[in-house]
Amino acid sequence: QNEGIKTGTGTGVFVGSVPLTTTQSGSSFQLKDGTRGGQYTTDMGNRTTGNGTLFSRSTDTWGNGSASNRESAAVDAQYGAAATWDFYKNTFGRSGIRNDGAGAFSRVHYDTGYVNAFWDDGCFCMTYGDGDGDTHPLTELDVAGHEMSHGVTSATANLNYSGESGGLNEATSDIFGNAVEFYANLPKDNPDYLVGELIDINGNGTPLRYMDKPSKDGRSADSWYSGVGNLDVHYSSGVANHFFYLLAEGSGAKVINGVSYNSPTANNVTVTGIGRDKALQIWYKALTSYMTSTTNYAQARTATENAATALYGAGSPELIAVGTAWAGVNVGT
Ligand code: ASN
Ligand code: ZN
Repeated sequence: QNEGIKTGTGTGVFVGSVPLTTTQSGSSFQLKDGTRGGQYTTDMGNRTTGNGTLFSRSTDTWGNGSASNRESAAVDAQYGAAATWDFYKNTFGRSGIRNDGAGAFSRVHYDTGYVNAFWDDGCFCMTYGDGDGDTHPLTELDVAGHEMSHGVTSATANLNYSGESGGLNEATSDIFGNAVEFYANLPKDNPDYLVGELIDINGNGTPLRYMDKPSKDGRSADSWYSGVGNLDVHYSSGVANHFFYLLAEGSGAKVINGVSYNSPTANNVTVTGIGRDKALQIWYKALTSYMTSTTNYAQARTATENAATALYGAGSPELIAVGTAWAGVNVGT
């Protein structure tokens, strides 16, 4: 009765107040989720080595929303791992990052003033820094989903992290990271096609990336050109992020959950969106059935067309929309 799986409450920096699946062990509660492959969160204590200390406490109420409370970022991380698990399970029937039922653990408070977060296949774990001055943790939900999706890509197409395949790898993480944000639909983290809009990584309130018009960040590509693969993978990703936005939502101006978008196209193409749900199914099937480590943009077009044909049929409106959306980012025209 006293042992085992419990439902606690946490207040994260970004997630607000959320339920958390926890574990009771004797008189202590642990930030460990026995229902999702045993996912847990540790405090790195600002170190960069080891796997930290499992968060535990005497009551099942975690964090207070302030970054200065060490549990608050842990609540975000633990919730982010749970939401990512649920997104993959309920959207694609995927059971964990490797589809083997195993949960990944998360490490927070890594290093001092560390302005990044990363996935590591070696430890099968997520790591989050506390950001500038240790006061801006990198634990927003779309970042959590982005990083853990690197693990999914590793376990499937294994897209090489350079050149055009690297841009496709990064875009896959942005696409699924934002999809986790839509899936969770938290009142304190309005679902959108912006990446990292709450972490204020630029210090001026702007997001890290924009999927409707990637060039709004000043560096990302909106469309394919010969040599786009020479950009850093976080900027060559713009082509596929823009493709995905166009496929899901269509070209032109649109307001979604109160956020205004205006997606331009190459080649004077007009794209009518097929909706987020179908666009996600197409990208996931392309990633898991048709892409390989060396897939480039032209081959990604073929992979998504093959996926749309398999899912919705030859000559389907979904297949036609895939071709139109790629034309809108100057791939394969
Ligand atoms: N946050 C970076 C990313 O996921 C870290 C990395 O692994 N490249 O793109
Ligand atoms: Zn990434």
